[in-house]
Amino acid sequence: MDPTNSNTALASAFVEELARGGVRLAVVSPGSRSTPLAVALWRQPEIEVSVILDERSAAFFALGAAQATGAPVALLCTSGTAAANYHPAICEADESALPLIALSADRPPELRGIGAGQTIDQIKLYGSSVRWFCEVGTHEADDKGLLHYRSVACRALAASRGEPRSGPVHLNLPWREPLAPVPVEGAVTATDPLALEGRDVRPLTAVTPIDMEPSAFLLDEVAGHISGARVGIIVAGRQLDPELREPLAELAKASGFPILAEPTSQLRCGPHDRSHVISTYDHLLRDEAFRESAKPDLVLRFGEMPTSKPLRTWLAESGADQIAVDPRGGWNEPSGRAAAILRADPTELASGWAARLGSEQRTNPTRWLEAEAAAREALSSELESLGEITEPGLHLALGQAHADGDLIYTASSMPIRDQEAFLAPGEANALFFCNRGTNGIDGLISSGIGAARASGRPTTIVSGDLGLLHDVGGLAALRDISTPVRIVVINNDGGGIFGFLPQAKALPNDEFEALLGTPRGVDVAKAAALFELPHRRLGSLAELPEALAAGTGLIEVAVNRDSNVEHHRHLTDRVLQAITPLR
Ligand SMILES: Cc1ncc(C[n+]2csc(CCOP(=O)(O)OP(=O)(O)O)c2C)c(N)n1
Ligand SMILES: [Mg+2]
Repeated sequence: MDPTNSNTALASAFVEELARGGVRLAVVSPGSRSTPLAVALWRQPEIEVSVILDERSAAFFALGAAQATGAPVALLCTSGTAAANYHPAICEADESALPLIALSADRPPELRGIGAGQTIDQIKLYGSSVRWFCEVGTHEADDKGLLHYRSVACRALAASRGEPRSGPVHLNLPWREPLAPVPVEGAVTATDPLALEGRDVRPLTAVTPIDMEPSAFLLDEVAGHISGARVGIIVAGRQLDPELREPLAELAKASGFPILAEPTSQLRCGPHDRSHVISTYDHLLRDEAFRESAKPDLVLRFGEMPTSKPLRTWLAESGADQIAVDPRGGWNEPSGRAAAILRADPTELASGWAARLGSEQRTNPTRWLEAEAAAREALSSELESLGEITEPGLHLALGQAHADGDLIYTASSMPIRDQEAFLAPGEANALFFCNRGTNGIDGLISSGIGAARASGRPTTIVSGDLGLLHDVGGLAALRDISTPVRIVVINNDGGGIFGFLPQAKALPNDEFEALLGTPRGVDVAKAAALFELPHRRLGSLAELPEALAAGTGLIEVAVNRDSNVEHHRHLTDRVLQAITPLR
């Protein structure tokens, strides 16, 4: 605790608790009102501080870091619109259940609403997007005040880690002068050692996590359903834990169910047994005969609902019993048809069910596995035969180029969809992240850099050209990062995704381009130059591995937006032709 004055005492006691509670990274934006906390964070040896000017980027950077480590990340800004700039990332953290501790400095109550400047209403600024809001108050550095600050830090960490759902919290902290650490005689009046120093290395109040151990009843009951199912499938959507790979692979073998695995489930790629992994469901489920013949009566869902629309529609219409595993108190149930949502540890459930099913030989999901093989063959031969670089071809090539230890952060819009549709299963022990809580195209560059910073993993950010433009200022954060961050910019000069919508046909071309296509002629080389980053424009996909190996920089991949939609349709047609004999 720093006794220089009451502000330094309260701020340092608070930060001490954050550190003892497990915070290792704080993202701080410059400002005067936040000085007491900024200095306390900076001087706390266990917390590393990244300083990022733009609060919107800063919050996404923290979000990426929280996603990569699972640990709460602190965010600090000054009063006024600075705090409002956190809002998009707070929304994403809410929907994606990521632990952020947003600390907004504020003026004390007597300076609010009287034209004192840089003051907005910061009370409950993020509405219901946060797990907990606290107006921390204006306190003396006496026993009560210091214990209050310590206690608020402990409670904020517990709320962000999950009770039961992890997510963002918002603490509003007003400070009176002096904001600088100038000595004030007699300002610290506390005498209780617990108020002054807390509990040595332990937090003031330790909070135990909610027990997610599944009951024997749950394991027996659902194992019974699995063995009684006529046709079952496992659907694996976004979840962050690579430890789920082995148990889920075991469950697939024991049950004879295929795993329809989105890359962000961490199941599509990795060193685990991928014999039951299906990667082409987005194409296969566009075929009516296949949809009908593959209809399941039991669906086990792990992670979030995948993005693929054909999969979502098929699941909703299948009439199957759907069991969703969601330990984090969410409601990832857009079909409105799940029979049960299980609040238990997914790894324990999968291995517990696999053990109960035993090694009794189940029939393999032959229909799915044969269709997957035929679809993969059709996709790669078709894409290989093309001279030009296409968006689907790029995702296939990226999949082959990812290496063990890599972290891939993929943009909403077409990149995440094309990754799901085209990336082939592979051995790379890589992690796949995205901001699909709210599907924003904002903040991707910052999120990816934050993830690289916190994890130390070589990172590949896969962005669209408008996605880059939206968060181009996020590139500034690269100046302090030694981990390689490769930013692959798929430059189709505009919003390629909109070409797939009915609006593309219903609107005259000039209106469509003005309102949705929005070509902005983003000059990727100039963007790179502004931040003194290397830029390389790929001449062919064969250059991709070398470009990634070169380390931090922007890798521009120029593609044609006009032919993209047709190209996607053609590829799906080829897949469907290839599976015709198998239906
Ligand atoms: C913050 C935010 N604003 C607007 C949108 C709507 N939107 C979805 S995709 C898109 C265009 C993205 O273009 P680009 O990044 O180039 O990717 P592409 O569609 O070409 O793959 C927009 C504006 C959004 N998802 N998030
Ligand atoms: Mg684009």
